[in-house]
Amino acid sequence: MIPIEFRAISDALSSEEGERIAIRGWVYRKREFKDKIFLVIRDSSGIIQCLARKDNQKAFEEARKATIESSVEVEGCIKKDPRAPGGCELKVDELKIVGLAAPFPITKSAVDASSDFLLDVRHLWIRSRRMTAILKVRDTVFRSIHDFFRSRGFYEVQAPMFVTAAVEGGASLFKVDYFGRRDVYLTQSSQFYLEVLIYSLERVYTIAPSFRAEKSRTRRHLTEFWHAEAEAAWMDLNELMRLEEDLICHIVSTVLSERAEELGLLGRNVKALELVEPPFPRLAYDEAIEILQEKGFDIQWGDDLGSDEERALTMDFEKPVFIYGYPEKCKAFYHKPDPSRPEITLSADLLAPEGYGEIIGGGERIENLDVLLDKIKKFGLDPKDYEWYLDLRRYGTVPHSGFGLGTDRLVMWICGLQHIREAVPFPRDIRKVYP
Ligand code: NSS
Repeated sequence: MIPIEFRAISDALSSEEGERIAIRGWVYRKREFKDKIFLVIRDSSGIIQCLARKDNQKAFEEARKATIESSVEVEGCIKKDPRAPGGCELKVDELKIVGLAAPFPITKSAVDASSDFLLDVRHLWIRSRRMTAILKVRDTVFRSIHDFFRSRGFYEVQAPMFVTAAVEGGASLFKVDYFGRRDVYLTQSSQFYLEVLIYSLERVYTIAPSFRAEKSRTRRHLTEFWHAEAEAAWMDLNELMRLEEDLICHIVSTVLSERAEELGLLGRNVKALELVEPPFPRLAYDEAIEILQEKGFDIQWGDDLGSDEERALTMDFEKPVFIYGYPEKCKAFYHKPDPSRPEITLSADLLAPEGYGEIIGGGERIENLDVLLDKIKKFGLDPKDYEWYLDLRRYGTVPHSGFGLGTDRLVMWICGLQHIREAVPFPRDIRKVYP
């Protein structure tokens, strides 16, 4: 229909008074009067109010037919109007319905009624301005992770999703029927493959799904999540924590500068994010236990920290906080014992502030073959399942460290969301695998 080029709505909003433009998108809102119809059209860049008047019979009729979520093409002239969203309005000359929408199931009352309903219609809810804002922040988070690692000399690598042994304990393994062969699982973490790859590339990272058969439904667990993992030869725990700190600061500052509008739309208190600057406080696990006991938690040295404990700890801090030196039994077998205190490990978790809790787990790995073999046995695992992993300690072993960042939890915290499900386009948990 339209001979002139289509513009993004964000671009159309900055046009001159009287300028003739064409846009395309979806009907977001509609208000009908006797002699005029307001259609608010959205595209991926924003929303614009379009006004169809009765004196243009053809356009008016099309506007009348256009239902919420119909896809349309519109041509007209820009008029500045401070009452309209974005400060201008498009006076419709021509309007074409490209795809007429059936009555849209997501109405205002449906949104208020139940979040389960919105999960069932996630394929439609994804169009909401809220989800669109979250997805844009998520895009910036992923992009800035890539930018950060590249700028630090890390190579991007890919690890398999079908694996034959547990990284993070057998309880949360998903077994797969792999041509009837036993003991094939979905990966819980790419870590062991990244450890292989440091022997050629030294510094590697990947962003990939990880799978955990999490049987409980919590606000911060998914069965499939996106894991940004890094591994570096010759790196110790202190360097690792500095790397993590720099990564998080880079991501947060990029989101603050590129996604201010989206954070505003989500109602995020950006002041809290502006405080995220190095250095992050570092708290020994021993001190964390003392603080928790003082706060009245029934917790003993040796217990792992759950979400309630992490929430209580992070409430005292404005920045993300490292908890380091977890006891051996709180951490997976590959964590290196602290030479000066073998009952604890050279590990550190990073907890996001404002009650969000753990977003990163990492530390130094055992590089000595015998120590690793003993640990595997002590944890009740079968060394046969870890033959190739043990080989890395036989052929030119090297001190090394790495970490895994849960990107969905990170997005949840940055956006200030109540539930991790909101941070992911198509969340998977014990109940949800559809749509
Ligand atoms: O289990 S972790 O603490 N550590 C690892 O998997 C290491 N193998 C990573 C590594 O060193 N390469 O998980 C790391 C992070 C954790 O801090 C969370 O942010 C996230 O992965 N994570 C999850 N996010 C969402 N849902 C679930 N179930 C989940 N489990 C871990």
